[in-house]
Amino acid sequence: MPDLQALADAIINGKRDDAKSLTEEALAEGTSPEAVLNEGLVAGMSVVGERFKNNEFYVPEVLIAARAMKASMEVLQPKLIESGVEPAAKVAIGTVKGDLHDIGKNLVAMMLEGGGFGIIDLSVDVAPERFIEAIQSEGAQVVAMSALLTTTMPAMKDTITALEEAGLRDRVKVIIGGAPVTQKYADEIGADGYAPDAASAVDKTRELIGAS
Ligand code: B1M
Repeated sequence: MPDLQALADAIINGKRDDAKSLTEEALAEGTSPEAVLNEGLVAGMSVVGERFKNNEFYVPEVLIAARAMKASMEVLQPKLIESGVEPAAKVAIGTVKGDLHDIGKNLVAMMLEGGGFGIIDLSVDVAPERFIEAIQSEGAQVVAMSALLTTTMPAMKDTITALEEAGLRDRVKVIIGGAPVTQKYADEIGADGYAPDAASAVDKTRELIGAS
């Protein structure tokens, strides 16, 4: 039986090469890609998220862990596709129009990926139309918006209005976050959810789509 805890530990400790080779070994020994994903990657990134929430890990540790997760994911992804494992949901994520800050958005994207979500990363300065396109052409079920400037927060509201005007608002869940963003603001603009940090964003997105 391959040691998926060792894989989870390699991710927690940011050991990229170990994460990659342990993933290859587990698959070679016949472990299902789904088990590798859930008991290795998701388990490891959950611990990383908890430690980050509790201030036991800081941004550099999270980024190093996420890099190890990505190395594992590169090996795993083709096998997941072959075995037909569907992502929990597809999330279109971006920093809103006018805003170029992407460190927090990238952390959220990596944690969501580690949490089993499919990620459509629209990068920064994302206009409402690009979120709409991601829903229409790539089947995004969640719109995740980040803003770091008080001056760009209104672009979140503009995106929600654009979703309504395009008749797509009922098809997607909208989650928002970023340093100046609050639950109160999320309520005011009609977002479905708000998360203060990357680990909570995974929990909130799971809650929004009704996954456990
Ligand atoms: Co800028 N910047 N910046 N900046 N910058 C801030 C945000 C600022 C608070 C600094 C300050 O004045 N004290 C200030 C905003 C003031 C305000 O609006 N209230 C500011 C400003 C003014 C500016 C410029 C206008 C400066 C200028 O040019 N005059 C300019 C704007 C450019 C633009 O966007 N159009 C600018 C530029 C830049 C750099 C390019 C130099 C650089 C960005 C580099 C990059 O991102 N690639 C930069 C940086 C680094 C910062 C600070 C120092 C750090 C931001 C950061 O990365 N934090 C920031 C000051 C600060 O916050 N201390 C500042 C770390 C990151 C992990 O945290 O992004 O909050 P954060 O993400 C967290 C949570 O918020 C949450 O999870 C993450 C992980 O826990 N989260 C989500 C984020 N998105 C989420 C989405 C979710 C859920 C949770 O759901 C979808």
